[in-house]
Amino acid sequence: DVIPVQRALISVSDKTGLVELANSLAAAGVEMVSTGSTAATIRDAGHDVTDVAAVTGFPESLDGRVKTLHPSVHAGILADLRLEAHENQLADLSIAPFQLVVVNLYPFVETVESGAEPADVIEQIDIGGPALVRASAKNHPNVAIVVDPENYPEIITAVGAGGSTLRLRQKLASLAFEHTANYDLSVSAWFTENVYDQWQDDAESLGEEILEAFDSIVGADSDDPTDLLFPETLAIEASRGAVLRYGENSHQAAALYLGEGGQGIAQAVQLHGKEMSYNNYVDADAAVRAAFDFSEPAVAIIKHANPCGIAVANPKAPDAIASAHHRAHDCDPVSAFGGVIAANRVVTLGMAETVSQIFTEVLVAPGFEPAAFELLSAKKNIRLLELPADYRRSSLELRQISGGLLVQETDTFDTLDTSEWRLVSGPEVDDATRADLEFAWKACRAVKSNAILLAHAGASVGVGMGQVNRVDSCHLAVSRAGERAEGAVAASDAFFPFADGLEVLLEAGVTAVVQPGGSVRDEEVIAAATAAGVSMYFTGERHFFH
Ligand code: 93A
Repeated sequence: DVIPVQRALISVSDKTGLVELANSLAAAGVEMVSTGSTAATIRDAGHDVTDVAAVTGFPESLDGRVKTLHPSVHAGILADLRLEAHENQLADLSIAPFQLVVVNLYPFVETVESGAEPADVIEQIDIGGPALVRASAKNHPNVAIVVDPENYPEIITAVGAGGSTLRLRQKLASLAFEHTANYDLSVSAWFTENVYDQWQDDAESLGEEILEAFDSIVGADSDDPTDLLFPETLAIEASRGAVLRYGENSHQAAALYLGEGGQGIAQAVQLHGKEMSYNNYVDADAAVRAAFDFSEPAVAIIKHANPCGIAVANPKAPDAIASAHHRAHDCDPVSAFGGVIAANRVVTLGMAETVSQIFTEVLVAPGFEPAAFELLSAKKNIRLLELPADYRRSSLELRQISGGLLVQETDTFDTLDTSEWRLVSGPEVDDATRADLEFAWKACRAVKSNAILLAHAGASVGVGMGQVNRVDSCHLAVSRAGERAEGAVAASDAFFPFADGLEVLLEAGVTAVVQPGGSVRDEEVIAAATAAGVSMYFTGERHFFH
């Protein structure tokens, strides 16, 4: 398996060690074929060299973009001479095979590091070089491929000793594929960082016109109040807070407007991380809304505006907010990946230590202990937001529909009085279960309708959200909870219209249920709970969240 070297293709940007290599190959009687400046260097050293253009019968063209990309070159590299057919075809085509290919690629990384313009960087993306490298490495039973001057001494020795061994060619092939893979990764990283960013900037400036139109609708910075569609009637005064990279999707221009006197997520101060996106704001708002429904230390983890975990602290835990986060995360660790987290207390080092292990988009809290901030801000990908000291939600909620706006009072628990809950089935529950029911009822408000939330010991264990019927939400909550459904309590954001949804929960082993009540079939629903010996409370108030 030793392949003697008769013909070598040499095309290198980095000329380190090239002359020594050429000296040895010439001494061994090897024919050298080379591209432009590589050929010139070899010729200057006093050796014969064949220009690649003479092999291809095609001039090096398009500013060097097309030099070796030619069948006469690639057939000479790719022919598997263990096969008679390949050997005969090469002979018919009058193509001589290569046994050695020496290539190193255009200095892409170095060009990027020099601060070159994008057009110059792109010119340094080597196309023909990697093709030579990969073709040679693929055909390592016949060809030795050298991509690094560090390996020149080895190949010089092999040529002098009669040729390359299979073992050497295999090793070189492996290095070669590693080399081209790393090269492409560098190119791709540059595209992500530069070209994509550039495109975003263009999109932003294109979006400016649209944003001016936004301004006039919202009433920000407008000279002429007659332009304003809604401000007089709603007394919304806003100013543009930030141009966002884009809206819900990358083709939508978007901006953040700050309501005058607002103390919400829009006014949060970003302490660390990449800029907030539109979706980050939506999720952070949902997360904060959920966490601040509790007076005890609480954490909510949100994905796509829905909670994948909500919990209050174990009252005995020394680090309360860390305990709440731990328990919220345990609800659904799979979904919590890439989540948006809100805490209603200052983030401690203990909580930061856990969060830093989990890929998290946003963490918003009233503050961060210095050590917690230090740990988290070492992570590039997390956004850290500090809420205004007197965080509160607006008293009105607006939603746009085509041609108009819907306005409603904000849903709150301000008037929640759990002592008014009515027991409609089963025995009065003990204090711990009662506390769990109250927790579940509050946590359920953070879940998009139809919402079913299973909880145990102050932590959600299974959440069913956003389904178009309540039975499916029950199935989802139960399947997410798994074994944890047994002995859990359940909350439903609105009444059970039939007993079927409740039955799913009862079968899973839920011990107590809280729901608004008020269905025309309440009797059936109560009968099902009673038959299962399960306590059920009616709150008399519903918390849809759409
Ligand atoms: O521009 S290319 O992508 N097109 C080619 O056909 C080609 N062939 C070899 N780059 C190409 N090369 C590269 O040219 C090699 O990878 C090497 O880095 C460089 C050597 O060119 P020169 O000998 O002119 O310095």
